[in-house]
Amino acid sequence: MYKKIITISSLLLLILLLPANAQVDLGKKLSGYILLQVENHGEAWYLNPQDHKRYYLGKPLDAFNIMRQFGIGITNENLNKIPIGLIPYKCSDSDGDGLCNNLEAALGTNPHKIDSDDDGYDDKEEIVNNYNPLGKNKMNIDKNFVQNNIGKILLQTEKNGEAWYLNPKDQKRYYLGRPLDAFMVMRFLSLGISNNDLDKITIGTINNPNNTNDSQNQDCDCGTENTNTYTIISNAASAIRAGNTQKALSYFVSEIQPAVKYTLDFLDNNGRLLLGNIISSAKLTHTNNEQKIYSTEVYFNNEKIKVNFIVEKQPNGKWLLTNL
Ligand SMILES: [Ca+2]
Ligand SMILES: [Ca+2]
Ligand SMILES: [Ca+2]
Repeated sequence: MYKKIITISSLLLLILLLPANAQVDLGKKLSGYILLQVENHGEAWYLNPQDHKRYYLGKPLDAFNIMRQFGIGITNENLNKIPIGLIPYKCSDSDGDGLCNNLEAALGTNPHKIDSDDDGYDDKEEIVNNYNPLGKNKMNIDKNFVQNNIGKILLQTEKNGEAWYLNPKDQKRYYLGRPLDAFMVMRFLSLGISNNDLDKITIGTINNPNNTNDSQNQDCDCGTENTNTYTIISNAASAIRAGNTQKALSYFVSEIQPAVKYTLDFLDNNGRLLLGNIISSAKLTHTNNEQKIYSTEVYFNNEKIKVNFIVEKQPNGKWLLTNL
């Protein structure tokens, strides 16, 4: 009987101790994963494999900044050692082969031809089966190389800096595309995590480029505190859709203007149209004397993602957008 009690106590001790030890390594164990706070509102975090800290993926721009900050250059030869993953994302697909035009541009396949190399196998079929869509052979998949780069964001230095994310879950690389695509892809590939576990992982912060330039605010018709702040939202959206970057920037606080400019320069016409439409569809959900929050929902693969745009009163009485 005594022996049995000891056994039970030891077991209890083991159960109590085991999770504690395991949690110390949680940051390392989940290294490279995108974590989704399922007990909250689905906030997403990127667990950077380089420092084992988590970085908040709140907005499309955050995902994009993370991509730029943590992206590591990779040669095409090395990139081809990693299998390609595909997600069901709505996009332009001119030849209807199931590969988005911008993905085909990154891959070098023909966006107007289902079978780029005329070998009788569709581009998508070749990719799914790890064959080279531009030649006869199989891709040169290297499992060790894949293991060493799990969870990293890889930038194609021999092309135009196209970004890929090596998903730890299935060890395939996913094309991150434009900022909005990156945001969607990163959320789609995320892993649910409890708040309790997430709390064990240190939060990291990104250094945003900060070329403050207050003069850009002068021509803004951002109005006074009496103005309906939705005009800031709708005017910013119109300027983005119209491709008028300077005007669009005038609706944002100077601290984030360089990052907003970077994103707008990166987006093509379709991307700006989409971003403008998302912004202008936002409705007022929170208001006080200093801050108004406009929210909208973006659908991705039948999942609803909430996006907030925050307009804040500045010391000079103007209202400006503080995030994207
Ligand atoms: Ca295609
Ligand atoms: Ca094609
Ligand atoms: Ca082919």
